[in-house]
Amino acid sequence: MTAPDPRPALAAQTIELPSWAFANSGTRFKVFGQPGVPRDPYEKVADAAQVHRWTGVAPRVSLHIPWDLVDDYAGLRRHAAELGVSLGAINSNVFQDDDYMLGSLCNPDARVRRKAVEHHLRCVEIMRETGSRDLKIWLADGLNYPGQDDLRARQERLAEGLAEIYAALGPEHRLILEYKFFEPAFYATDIPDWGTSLLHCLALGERAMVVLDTGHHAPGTNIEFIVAQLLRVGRLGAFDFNSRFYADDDLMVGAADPFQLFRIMNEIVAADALRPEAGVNFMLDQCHNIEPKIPAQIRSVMNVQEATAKALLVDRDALRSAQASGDVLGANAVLMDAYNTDVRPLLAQLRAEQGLEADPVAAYARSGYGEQVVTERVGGVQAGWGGVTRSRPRPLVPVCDARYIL
Ligand code: RM4
Ligand code: MN
Repeated sequence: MTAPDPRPALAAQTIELPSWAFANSGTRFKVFGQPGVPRDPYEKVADAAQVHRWTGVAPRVSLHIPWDLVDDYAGLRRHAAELGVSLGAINSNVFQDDDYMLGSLCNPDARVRRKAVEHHLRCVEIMRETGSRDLKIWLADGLNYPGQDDLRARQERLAEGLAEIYAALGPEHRLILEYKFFEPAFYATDIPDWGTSLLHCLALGERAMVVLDTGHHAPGTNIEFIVAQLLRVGRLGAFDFNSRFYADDDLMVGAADPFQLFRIMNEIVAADALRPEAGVNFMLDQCHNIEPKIPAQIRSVMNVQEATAKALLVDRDALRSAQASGDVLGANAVLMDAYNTDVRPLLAQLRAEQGLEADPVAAYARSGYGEQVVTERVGGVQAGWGGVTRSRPRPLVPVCDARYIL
């Protein structure tokens, strides 16, 4: 008994890239700018297209609003199509405006809640122009001190705001709701865990799904259990993949704990949720503060592919019979055999079959794109956490250069 050829499933898998991964970012101590960094969403999309060009499996770019505000989304969509990619999830951003100091959808002030809902309604309009399926919501809402606000009332406000946003979606859209157990609020977060996110999604309707950001859990959390549980009830909408050592580090997926990534992908494969029709959007949510950004995204995509290939190599029949017969060591050995397989030759072969070079990182380096953008992207203001618009370039003061704490 062996696993079937993983290549068709690998060829069908797609990974979505975050536009912000190509912009400058850093910690709250320092943002190290890099030469050639995009100055607007058009250039971010161009860089993302490079990742797809060399890996063949990253055909979509998520946008973050307002970081990726442009005057003409149809134009940005055409630009993406010309480069062989499309626009993916629209991420709302209600955490960088003074009004949101005490929260957005959960804010005690009805005026601020209205403003946050309106922002999301604008995001839905943008989705119609970009052809996006997913509205991704992550809220920084929470409390720093006991008694600061009413925990239950905040949940009611949240439910109300989400319902209005959900009602604005078309049948082709989904609302995907992210959770994070701490930060920037430290006493209580309004959507701290998958259970809270799921409860809101269940109340909203079938097209509301949970987003699992791998960096948003306490150390030691069994993330693959959450994956299995959400898949059981058909509510795993997407991943935000990244690696963490301590907090929400947003480092390259698979860098800190490739075994965890394998275990996650193993649950995906076991539930037959790798198929695009299963509706799990495999997205990256990363920032590259000290390493070059395009190759770091290429490496991240390759890490996801490697974990997926290993998960596909698990001998499911052998695993089932070992589990059924109570063969503890045997069952564990089946998983470890797959995990310990070197899948790089298999992936190189797959790429060759697709007309791609075996080593995407080396191929990108040889292409000269990195040097070319350094020469071309002279003047203007590099994009960062504040974003810049193409038509109205303005000086960029990093609104918050604290990727580590955001
Ligand atoms: C949050 C969360 C969101 C991302 C922002 C930038 O911690 O992970 O997905 O959009 O950071
Ligand atoms: Mn995230």
